[in-house]
Amino acid sequence: MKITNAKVIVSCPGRNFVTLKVMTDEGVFGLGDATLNGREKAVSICLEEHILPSLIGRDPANIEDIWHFFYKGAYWKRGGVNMAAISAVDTALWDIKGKVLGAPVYNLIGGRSRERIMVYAHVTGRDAEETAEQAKGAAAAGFRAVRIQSGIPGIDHTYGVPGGRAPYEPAEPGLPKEYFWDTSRYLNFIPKLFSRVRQACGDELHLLHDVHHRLTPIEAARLGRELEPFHPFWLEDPVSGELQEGLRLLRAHSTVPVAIGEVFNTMYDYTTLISEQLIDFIRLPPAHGGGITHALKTAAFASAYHIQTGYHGATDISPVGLAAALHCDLALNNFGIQEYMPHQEIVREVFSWNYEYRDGDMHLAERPGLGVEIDEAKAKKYLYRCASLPVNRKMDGTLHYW
Ligand code: CS2
Ligand code: MG
Repeated sequence: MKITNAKVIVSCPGRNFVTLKVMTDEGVFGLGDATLNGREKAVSICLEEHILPSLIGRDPANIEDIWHFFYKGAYWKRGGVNMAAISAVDTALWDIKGKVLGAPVYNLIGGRSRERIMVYAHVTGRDAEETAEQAKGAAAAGFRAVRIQSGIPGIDHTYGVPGGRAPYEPAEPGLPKEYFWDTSRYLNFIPKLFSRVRQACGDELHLLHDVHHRLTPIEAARLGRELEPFHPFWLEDPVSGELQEGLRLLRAHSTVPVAIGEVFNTMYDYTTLISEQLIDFIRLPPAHGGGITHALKTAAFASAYHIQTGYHGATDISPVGLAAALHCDLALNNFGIQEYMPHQEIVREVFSWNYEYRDGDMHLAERPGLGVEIDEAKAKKYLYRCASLPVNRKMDGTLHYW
C-alpha cells in the first residue's frame, strides 16, 4: 500500500480548522487535525512545503518509522508548528490503519479500558452568583465535572467569560485584542468563587479551574492552599509550564491536584514535571503532542508516576483532533478526564463524527478508523478568516502571560 497524495483543507465554519487528508493507492484515506489556534497558516505551509512531499510514496502502515522520519529528520525538533503538522500526519495514518483493518483506532491501541469517558463542561458567569447558578444547571444536565471561570470584581474582561450569552470561542476576529489583569484581585476572589459554588452545588460535583499561566509559583502556592478546603478536581496551568522546577514550590505547599500542558508539544516538555511528580494530569492532546503515537508514549511515561490524562478539548481542537483524544481516552488505563466544549452547530455542515455526549460522558460509536468525515465541498464554502487569541497586560501596561 502506498500514499499517493495528501492535501491540506483550511476551512472556517464558525472558526478556523486545518485538516489533513492523506490518500492511498487502495482508495482508503485518513484524516488528521492540524489546527494550531492563531497559527493555522504556518502549519498548513509546513505540511504542504516541507512534509507532504516526503510523505507521498511511503507505506502508510509504517506509522512509527514515518513519525521518526519527520521528528528526527527535521533536525529542528519539537515546536508547536512542526509538532502540529507531525500530529496530523500521525493521526491520519492511524485512521487509515483502522479503516484497512476494519477496526476503530481504540481497538488498535489496547481496546476499551472503560465503557464511557467522563468529561468536564465549561461553566462561566459574570460573577460568583451567576457561575454558581450555571454550575447547578450543568450538574442538573448530567455533568459530574465542571470548570468554573468567572468575571472578577475590578477586572473588565476575564478570559473565557464571554460578554454576552453566546458561548465562548477561543480566538476573536482580527488581530489580538488587549485585556487587563490584576493578580491581587484575582487571588482575593477565586476562593470566594469556590466557596459560593460548593455552597450551591454540594460536595460531589468535581470543580476544575483554569489559571491560564498567570501566577508566579508562590502565588500559585497561596491559591492552591486556599482552595484546599473546596477540594478542586484540578488547578490548571497555575504557573507557566516553561519553568518546570517552579511547580516544586506549589507542590511543597498544597495538595491541590495540578494539570499542565495544553501548550506543550512533546513528552520532553514534561520530564521534570512527571519524574518529580509535580503534576497530576497531562493536558497535551494527541492533536498537538505528536499524534496518537507520541500521546501513547507520553501517557505511558506519566502512568509510571501515577499521573493521569486530562486532554485539552477546547473548540480549536477540530472534531478530528477530539476523536483522536477520545480513542486514547477509551484505551488508556491512566485516563483521568476529558475536556468537552461543544463545537458550534455550523461545524456539523463540514464535519460528521462518531462521538456523542450523554449524561456527563462521551461515548464512541464502533466505526473503523477515527470515525470522522469531512465534506470537502462544504469546507470550501467557509474561507479562512484571520482570528487571534488576545494578549494580557497588567494594569500598568506590562505584558503578562495569557
Ligand atoms: C483553555 C483554552 O480549554 C482551555 O483549557 O485554556 O480555551 C485555550 O485557551 C485555547 O484552546 C487556546 O487555543
Ligand atoms: Mg486551559
